[in-house]
Amino acid sequence: MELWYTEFQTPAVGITCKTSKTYHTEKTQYQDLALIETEQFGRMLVLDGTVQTTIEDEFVYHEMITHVPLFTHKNPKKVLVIGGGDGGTIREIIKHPSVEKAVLCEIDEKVIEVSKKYLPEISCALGNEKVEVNVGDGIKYVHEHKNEFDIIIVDSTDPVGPAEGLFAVDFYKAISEALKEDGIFVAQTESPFFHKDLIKKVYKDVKSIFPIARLYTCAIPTYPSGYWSFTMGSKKYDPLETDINTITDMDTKYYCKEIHKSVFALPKFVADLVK
Ligand code: AG3
Repeated sequence: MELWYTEFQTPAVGITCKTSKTYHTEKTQYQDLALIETEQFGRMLVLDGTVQTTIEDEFVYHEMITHVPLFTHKNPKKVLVIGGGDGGTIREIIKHPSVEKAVLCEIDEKVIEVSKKYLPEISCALGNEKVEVNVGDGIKYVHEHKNEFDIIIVDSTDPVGPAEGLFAVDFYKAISEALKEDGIFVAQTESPFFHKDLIKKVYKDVKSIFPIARLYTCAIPTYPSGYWSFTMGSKKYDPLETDINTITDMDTKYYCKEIHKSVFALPKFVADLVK
C-alpha cells in the first residue's frame, strides 16, 4: 500500500510526499511531532502538521539563516538561537572559528530528543563543548539577558501556536537589548508568495528598532511555495557593505561569498513588500 503525507500550506495548496516509514509520532506538551521517511527528501521532521526540515534540503535554510549574519558581523563570539531544536543552525554556527559560545533555547525538549535520535546529520553539534542547550521559553530567556550576544537567530515554526510571540514587536525590542552595541538579529519570516502581510509587518517592526533592516530570500523546496524569506535587523554592520573577500571558504552547499550580497537583490514583488 502507498502512504502519502500532505501538509496543507494554505487552505487551497498542499505539498504531498510519498512516505515509506513512520519513525515517531507524539503529542508533546507543546505540539504534535512526527518523524517520517519520505522517498524524495529523506527523513522529515513535522511539527503541528508543518514540514520543519528534511535531510535533502535542510542545508539551504540552516546555512542561510546562519552564515549571512555571521559573516556580516566582523567577529561573532557569542550567538543565541531561539527555537531550532533540531540543531541545524547550531551546526552551522559552530563552523565559525571566532565563535566561543553558542546557546540554544528551545521550548520543546522532545524536538531535541527526537532530532538527536533520528536526524544525527542535523543535530550533530548539539553536544559540542561550545554549545549550551537550554530547554525553556525563548521570550523569557531574551528578557533575562542584556547586552550579551553578538548574534541572535530566531529559528522558529510558523507564527501560530508556540511560536506566535516570537513574531511580536516587544520580542524584537527585547532582542535588541540582549544584543551588544554592534549586534545582529535574523529571523525566518515565511514565504513572499503566501505570507505577504507577515513579511511587511515584521520588516516594519524591525526597522522601527534597528538602524539597518534587510530582507533576503532563497529557494527551499519543502516549505510553502518553495521560496522563503529571512529578515535581518542590525545595529551597525550592513550586509550589503560586507567585504566579500573576508568571507572564508566553508563547508557549505548553498551559501558562498557571491550569494552573501546577491540574496538581498529582491524580485520586484518582494521589494514592494518592504518599500
Ligand atoms: N523552521 C521554519 C519552518 C517553517 C516551515 N513552515 C511550514 N512548513 N509551514 C525550521 C526549523 C529548522 N531548524
